[in-house]
Amino acid sequence: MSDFTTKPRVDIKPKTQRPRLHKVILLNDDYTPREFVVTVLKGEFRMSEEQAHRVMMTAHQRGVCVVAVYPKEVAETKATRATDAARQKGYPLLFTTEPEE
Ligand code: NFA
Repeated sequence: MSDFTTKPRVDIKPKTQRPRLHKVILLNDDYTPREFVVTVLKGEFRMSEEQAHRVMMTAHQRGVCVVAVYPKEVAETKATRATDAARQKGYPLLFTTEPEE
């Protein structure tokens, strides 16, 4: 006996999920030269001199500054690369990441 009956199916359309973004955060310290921070921001985060200087000064004065937001993997890679660049020069400069609300 052939059976061509088909179960009724409910078409479930999942809401589109955009990947959550993560913030890259620059932390102030007392030892890393300002100009080096600016150089790292320009090199790793493709900022202009003016943007990089503004971000550096915000972290310097307030303790932290959000540098940029990216998908998780990109944020983590950039934070690690920027932190490593400072370690190679013997500076304690630190970039961290955290998920955006
Ligand atoms: N506070 C550092 C200084 O006075 C500069 C700095 C800014 C370091 C932002 C880290 C982050 N040399």
